[in-house]
Amino acid sequence: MPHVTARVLPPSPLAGSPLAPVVSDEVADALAGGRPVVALESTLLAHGLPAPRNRATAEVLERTVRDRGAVPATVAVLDGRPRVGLDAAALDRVCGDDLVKLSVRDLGAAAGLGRDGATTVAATAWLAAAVGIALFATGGLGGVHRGARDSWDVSADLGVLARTPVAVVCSGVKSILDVGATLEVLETDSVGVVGYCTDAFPGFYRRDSGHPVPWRADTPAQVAAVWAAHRATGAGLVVAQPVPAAAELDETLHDRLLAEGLAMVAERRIAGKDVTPALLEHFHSGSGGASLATNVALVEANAALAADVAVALAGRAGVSRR
Ligand code: PSU
Ligand code: MN
Repeated sequence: MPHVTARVLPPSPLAGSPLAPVVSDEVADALAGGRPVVALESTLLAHGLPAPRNRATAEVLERTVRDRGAVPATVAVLDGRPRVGLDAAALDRVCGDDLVKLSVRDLGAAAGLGRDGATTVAATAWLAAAVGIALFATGGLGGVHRGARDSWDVSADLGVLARTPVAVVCSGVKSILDVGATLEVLETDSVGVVGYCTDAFPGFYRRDSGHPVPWRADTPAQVAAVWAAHRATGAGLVVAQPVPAAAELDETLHDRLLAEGLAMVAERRIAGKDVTPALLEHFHSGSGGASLATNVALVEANAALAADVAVALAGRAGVSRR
């Protein structure tokens, strides 16, 4: 792995820990110079998108961030070591091998046992924050599952954002979840929620989940200003951007796939961390690729917005330093 060295940035609270990420030179230099960096998640590559589309998407996401003037930092665990900033060979491994899905609670086991794994929103946000990255782009956030009153299945994404100062640009949460309950938990946890150019919390494949957002921002500079202020609370921020209108999934198709997918998961007694990947796979196979196009379009748009906000944020920091 040519440009990846075991550099741990000075203020890292993880220095000396087996979980201290290996930061690529490019990302470490950008952070040291106060230049904009955007973290990207690997579970959406390893479990959210089928091969070979995942590898092509990884490439597009990194290029999108670069084209906007920021440095991409894809996060994963390889050989037990968390990595922030992946080279081409590392991205091949993330998109090719059947990597396990790692949330924060799995990082210690993966490190101790020397395993590879793809990081969820929770694990990516946690590792990004540990090296000083404040912005992160993904597709959809995990949340409160339907039936959570009985199953207790609430994504660790929510609890981690409650105590991790990272802004996550996403397209809301999928309607496979209980969207209303997810928004309630975000409120309880003091995680900020801002709609980007929308008054409606997005439902991933659909632009409107049927729930309102508490706040709205209409420019990257406004999002940067909100985040620059909110981060002092120590909690994260959800920046919710709807999928571009042209790529939105047809409503009838969406509702049918949702009903079928939920029935399939119940019938096969799929539970825990396997629920989200199983439902995503059902959407992809059942829509003849339409949901895949939607998924790729929204992550790309989120990477672009996160980069624009990172650039605006770096500009603000420059102003306040002067
Ligand atoms: N939602 C999506 N696509 C995804 C995920 C969520 O629309 O790929 C992934 C993210 O990595 C998220 C994780 O952090 O699933 C949440 O999983 P769980 O519900 O098991 O916490
Ligand atoms: Mn879960």
